[in-house]
Amino acid sequence: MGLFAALMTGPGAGAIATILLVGESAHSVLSEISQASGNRPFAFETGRILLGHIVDGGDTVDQVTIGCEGPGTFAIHCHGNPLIVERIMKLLQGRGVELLAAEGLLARTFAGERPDDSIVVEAKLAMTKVKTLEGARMIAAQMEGGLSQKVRQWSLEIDSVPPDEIARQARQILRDSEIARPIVSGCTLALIGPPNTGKSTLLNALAGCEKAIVTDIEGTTRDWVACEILMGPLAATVIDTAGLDANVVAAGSDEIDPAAQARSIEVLHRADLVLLVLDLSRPEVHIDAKLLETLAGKCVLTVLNKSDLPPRLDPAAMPAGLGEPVRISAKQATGIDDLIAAIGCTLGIADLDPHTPIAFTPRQRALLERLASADAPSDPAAIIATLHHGPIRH
Ligand SMILES: Nc1nc2c(ncn2[C@@H]2O[C@H](COP(=O)(O)OP(=O)(O)O)[C@@H](O)[C@H]2O)c(=O)[nH]1
Ligand SMILES: [Mg+2]
Repeated sequence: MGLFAALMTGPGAGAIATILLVGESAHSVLSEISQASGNRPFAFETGRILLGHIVDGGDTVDQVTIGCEGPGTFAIHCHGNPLIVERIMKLLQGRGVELLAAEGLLARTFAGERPDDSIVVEAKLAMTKVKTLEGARMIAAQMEGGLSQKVRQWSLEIDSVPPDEIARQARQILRDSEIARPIVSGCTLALIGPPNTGKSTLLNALAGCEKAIVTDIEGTTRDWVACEILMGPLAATVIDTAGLDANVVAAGSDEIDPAAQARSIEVLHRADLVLLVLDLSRPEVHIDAKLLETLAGKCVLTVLNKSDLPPRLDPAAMPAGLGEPVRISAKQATGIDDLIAAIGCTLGIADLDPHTPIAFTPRQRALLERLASADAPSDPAAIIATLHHGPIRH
């Protein structure tokens, strides 16, 4: 194994920065560039935290603490000025240490611990980026159970399971991975509907703060506003679109703002779920026919807002075929939990068992697609072996 270092804390200034140094000869490099406080030599024993200085010849670079995390693993905690970090990294580089990004170092460390199981290494890396606690539970479950277990089982049974059965199971895993995506890596929700139905108020209620402008003036939301929100088990980028109704007018003119509408349609196409927000307190529903056409192929949940006002919406005016609506008052923040539960049901994540095998990296997806693509994939044993032990990308 070589000698590697990476900045583990975020880029930019901070009170403290942490540089991880890993490799068999890490302690001898550290001895060359550090001095213990109190003129005693450092004893790099695992479990110790040492106080001292990083030195460059006769120059003191910074006062640091060094955590001895393992025989060849040291965490150097220095002051968080990027200039200090850069100088320490250069000192290390000058002594033959290869500098890596944090993720690259973790990948090498994890791969050293589990060289036989690429899925476990990928799961450990994914844990550092997963968007929700439920997602973390699901990724953790993939290490011993889930995808890891499925691949081990395929390897053992490769001679007795027909290839078309493996293809069928791979297709199921890819479908479940899509369902799990909102809790593992997040999804996109678009708020659409006629002007003044309360889309911006709803975004603010979900975000818990004022992200979008709310007014009585139609067409106030001129362009889309996006906000990343943790909603129960799912992480969502919620996008408040400019009204897509033909009544939307550009401020200060009588013209429909076609550019804003075009951008909203684009947002709508990219969304995993569309929340169609309607005003329960008004009898009519103004939805453009073109918009309804666009919605036909999408996953849509209808939200009837302003439930605090007397209901006047004529059920006959509601667009047909859009499923059971959810009633809320965005202004009074009532019905929001029901809405989040309904979103979870619509996306299918409500009943998802964390142990369900899922693909959570592009490498896994690509290999599963190869297994799933044909009724009888060619050389499934080789694909399964690559899934199990193949090199990972990071
Ligand atoms: N009574 C009541 N008024 C609401 C509710 N939600 C929004 N409004 C009001 O409806 C108007 C339009 O809201 P806004 O969020 O800007 O609508 P948008 O055009 O769809 O973004 C504002 O005056 C809001 O205060 C609600 O749940 N109840
Ligand atoms: Mg608005």
